[in-house]
This record gives sequence, C-alpha cells and structure tokens, in this order.
Amino acid sequence: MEEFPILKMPKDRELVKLPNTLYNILDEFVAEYRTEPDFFVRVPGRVNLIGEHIDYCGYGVCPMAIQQNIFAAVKVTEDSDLLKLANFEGSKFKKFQCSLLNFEILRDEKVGPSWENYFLCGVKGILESMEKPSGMCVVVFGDIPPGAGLSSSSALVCAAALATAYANKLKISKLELAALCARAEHHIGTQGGGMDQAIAFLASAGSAKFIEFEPTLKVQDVQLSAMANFVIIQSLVTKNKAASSDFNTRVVECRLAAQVLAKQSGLEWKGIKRLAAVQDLLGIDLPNMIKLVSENLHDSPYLKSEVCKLLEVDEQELNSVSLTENTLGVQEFKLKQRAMHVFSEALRVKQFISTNKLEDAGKLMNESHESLRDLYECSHPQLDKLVDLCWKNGALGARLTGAGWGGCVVALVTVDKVVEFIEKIKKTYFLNTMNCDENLDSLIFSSKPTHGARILVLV
Ligand code: ADP
Ligand code: NG1
Ligand code: MG
Repeated sequence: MEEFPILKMPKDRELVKLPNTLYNILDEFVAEYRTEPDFFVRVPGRVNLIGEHIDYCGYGVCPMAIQQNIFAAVKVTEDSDLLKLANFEGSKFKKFQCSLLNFEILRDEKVGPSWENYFLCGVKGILESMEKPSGMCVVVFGDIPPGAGLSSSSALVCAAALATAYANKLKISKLELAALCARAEHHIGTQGGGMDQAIAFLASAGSAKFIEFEPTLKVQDVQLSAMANFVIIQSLVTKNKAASSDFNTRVVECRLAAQVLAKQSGLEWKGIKRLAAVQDLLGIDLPNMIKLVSENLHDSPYLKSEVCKLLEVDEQELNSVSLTENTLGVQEFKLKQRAMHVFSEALRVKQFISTNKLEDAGKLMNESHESLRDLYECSHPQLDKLVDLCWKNGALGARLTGAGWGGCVVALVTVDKVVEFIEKIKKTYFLNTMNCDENLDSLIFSSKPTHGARILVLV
C-alpha cells in the first residue's frame, strides 16, 4: 500500500486541539470491543460537477471529493476468520457478523439491501485475490448523507476494501482498488460505472478530476478559476438506488441503444455494451453521434418485441445478452432520449473541462440538468424547484448531482456571492418551501475539492 501515506494519530487526544470525530469513533470502538483499533480508514464522498449517467456508457466525468467521509476503525484478529461489524448509528444500522470464508451478499429491491451488504461488497472485491483473510472487528461511522447522490454507498464499499487490503498487508495500487471496487459494488445489484470508486481513491486536494474509463482508468486534474465555488444543497428527497430497478433500467436502455445503433450500422452488436464502444467503432465525433441518433432512432418508446425484431433475437436471448436480473420485466425502452442525453452530456463534459469562462461552465451545468430532467427522466420535482431557485438567486449554473430521483443539487456560485446565495436558498427553499428549520448548515454548504482515501494508525 505504498501509495497511501500512513498518517499517525496520537493516542493522547490532549495533543489534538480540536474535537475530532476519530476520537469519538475510538471511544465507540473501545466500548464495543474492549480493545483499541489498529488503524482507521477514511474515504470521502463526492460531488459530480458534470457528466451524469455517462460513466457506465464509457464516457469521462468530472467529480471532486467532498469533506464528508465514511470512517472505519479496524482491529485485525489473526487467529480467526470472523468479521464483526458495528455502526456508530447503531439504532439505524444494526450489528452484524459472519465468517470471511463464507458469506453471501443479500440484495433487497423492496427496502434496499441492509448496510452490511455494502461493506461485504468491498470485502469480497479484495478476497477475490487472496485466500486466507484475517478476521476483523470494525466500527463504521459516516457523515455523508445516505441516498443523497454524494456517494455514501461507494465510500462504504471502498472503506471496506481498503480496510481488508491493509489488514491483510496486500500490495495494491489506488488505480487497482478503484477498478476492483467499481466491479465489487455491482454485487449490490446496481450496475454503476466506476466514477464514485475512482474519485474515492484518486482525488487530491484543490482540484476536481476528469476521470476516463476507456481504454483504462485515467485521471487528470481539472483547474477551475479561483472565483469558482461549488455549493451543495440537499433537496431532502432521498433515493436508495438499490431499492428499485430505476438505475439499471437506464443502464439497460443505454446498452440497447448502443446495440440497436451498432446493428443499424452493420457492426457485430452482441459484444457491445456501451455507447462509447459504438462511437469508437464508427470512428466519428460526438456531434455526429448525436446526428446519427436523431436520424436513426424514433421518439416513441421501443417495445421489447420491437427491440428483439431489430436485433433479430428472441426474448430469451435478449434477456441474457442485454438485460439485468431486475429489468427482465421492463417492456418499454426510451432509446432515443437516453442516447441523446449521453452523447450530449459527454460533449458538455469536454467543453466544461476546457473552458476558462465561468459563465460558460454554468451554462453547461444548466443544460446538463435540463437534459437529465427531460431526456433522462431522473430528476424530481423538488430537485427542479431547487435548481430553479439557484438560477433565480445568483448561481451561474445548477444541476442535480449523482444518480438523481432525489438527492442533491450542485450550484456554481462566484466566491463573492456565496454567503448571500446560501442565505437566499436557506430562506426560499428550506424555510419557505420545505418548512424546515433544523440545522441548515449540513443541508447547504460550500465545498472545496479534498483528498482521496487515507489510512491512519494510532501511535
Ligand atoms: P448514495 O450513494 O447516493 O448515498 P445509495 O442508495 O447508493 O446512495 O446508498 C445508500 C446506502 O448506503 C444506505 O441505504 C446504506 O445502506 C449505506 N450507507 C450509507 N452511509 C452509511 C453509514 N454511515 N453507515 C452504514 N451504511 C451506510
Ligand atoms: P450514486 O448517486 O452515488 O448512487 C451513481 C453511480 C455512478 C454514476 C452516477 C450517475 C454507483 C455506485 N454509482 O451514483 O457510477 O453512474 O450514479 O452519474 O452505481
Ligand atoms: Mg450510491
């Protein structure tokens, strides 16, 4: 784990001046297990600035890590294969234990999988490359609001993987961990693209990142003007992504759009899973992909029977080549609208990372929101309301962030206007619209890009 700086955390808390979350977790750990942890891992959540629902289509995205984290305190027990998990919020997230040599990841599409399953995804990712893991006692703490599009799920998966890797002295790079965790989170049932796990490990303080997935994972810094400030606002509508088939339905619509476009273009379509692969094989640019979609796909939804006919397969074959377990019953697919969103959003990302004009960056964010609302249909009336208030109260741009259907909005506001903007949104959204007067500072805050996952040891 050479790439991870091992930070030292003094046991003597008097040496640390400020109250520190880590010491609260330490106390909780000692109360739970009557011993001290060997180490902590800390993995940040993220806000995606632009490039939504395109990572799983093979296109680059532009997130940054935020200050909220998932922490795990860990004690390694070399004489056993037992995993013991406890959570700081014990009434919400119940204790759990299992053998690391034999466990199952349980999905639940009605209420969502229980929390330990996300931890087990990360563990399973690491166990695929080793045989005899050491047991672990773990306490998890998180302050990333769950189901808010700030990637609490992946921070938990990544924290579990990093903890398991470090506990077992595995040599593994950040890039490998990111790719491994993206695959591992699929065990929960949603087929995301890898943005969240990549930024969790590869973020660095001070800059957002442009993350590309094809042909392999690659990360570059994105430097925005010093005047740029990103404000994150919770809509107060949550969306548990693994508790419905909405997310995978979009993944499948994009996959079918890719396959239909490939077949129409005379390409061998069965091996194609992503829209980016079609573009690659056709060797044309994004504006021409948009033209191809507008000329070749129809506006009305495609019935499953029509897709079968176009691809010349029966329903059984379509199910096994293109669908997921939880989308087998979907009968209609909006191929044109989803593909239009993906290609236009991929183009917006390129423009966003290369512009030095904040007004242009804001406009691209606005267009992204409109596309997610109208073409991708993953917004929510509360998100639309909030975005509208941002537009009216001085933001240069605003859009939903993360998977959507609820969650957060990210607004681009110039430094000189941030305080005034936050006050206006507190009043117009939280007080007037939502009648909410709880501590608003955790519901609307300005965030600077922070660093990726870290390991801390007690000294
Ligand atoms: P998002 O990634 O947008 O926050 P998801 O629906 O993908 O939302 O994941 C949310 C799930 O992650 C929660 O339902 C819970 O199971 C798990 N989770 C998030 N934060 C914590 C936490 N602090 N402790 C335990 N589980 C958590
Ligand atoms: P959130 O909102 O964190 O569940 C999901 C996917 C991302 C990406 C975005 C939409 C997972 C773990 N994350 O994020 O890969 O597709 O939606 O841009 O599936
Ligand atoms: Mg998630």
